[in-house]
Amino acid sequence: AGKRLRVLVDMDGVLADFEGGFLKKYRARYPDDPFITLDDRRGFWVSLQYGQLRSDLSEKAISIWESKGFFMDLDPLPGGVEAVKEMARMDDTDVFICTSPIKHYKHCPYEKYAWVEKHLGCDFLEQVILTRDKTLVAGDLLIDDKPDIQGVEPTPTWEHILFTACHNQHLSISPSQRRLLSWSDDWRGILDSKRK
Ligand code: DGP
Repeated sequence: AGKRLRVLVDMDGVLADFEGGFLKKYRARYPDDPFITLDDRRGFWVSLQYGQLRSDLSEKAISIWESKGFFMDLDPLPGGVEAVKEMARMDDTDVFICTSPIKHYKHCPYEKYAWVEKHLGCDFLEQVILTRDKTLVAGDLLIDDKPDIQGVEPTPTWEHILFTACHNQHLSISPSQRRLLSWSDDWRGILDSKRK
């Protein structure tokens, strides 16, 4: 007893609706260009799939999330904010938001903090970890919608829980990997399974 559980929660695609926010702003800005419905999204990288649709669309996709206000305006995904708040109130539990900012740094890092303040409160700013390499962050669990999370550390301490998103829902994953289908799924059971 006495060991605290440390949970790392990703932001885009887990707490904030990156895919929905992207599609809405892309269609508004480029109404005459083709787009990919959320049902047809495959693969983590949005710009890659848009580039396969038509080569000029890769750059157009990138222009959306590099714009001022994109990250700030993302809607919360259902139940995410409530789940993270509940986790933070649990005994022997530390929650951190672990998110990779895009390299176009003009707006994104600022807006990620502003989003956390708006939706989770200013006390939660203490829990924000911005990193491009999540393998360096020690934790028991990492809840993240990216199927392959790699970095310089070959053996991260966390177990990756794949959070289901439009782009990964059809992926078959190894039998040892666990999924969280949504925030209505049994996230409490997953946390309990890691408590010793
Ligand atoms: P994370 O979810 O923390 O792994 O952060 C990944 C970020 O990258 C997130 O803001 C979504 C964004 N992203 C999605 N698709 C693309 C893409 O095709 N290119 C780039 N540069 N970023 C992308």
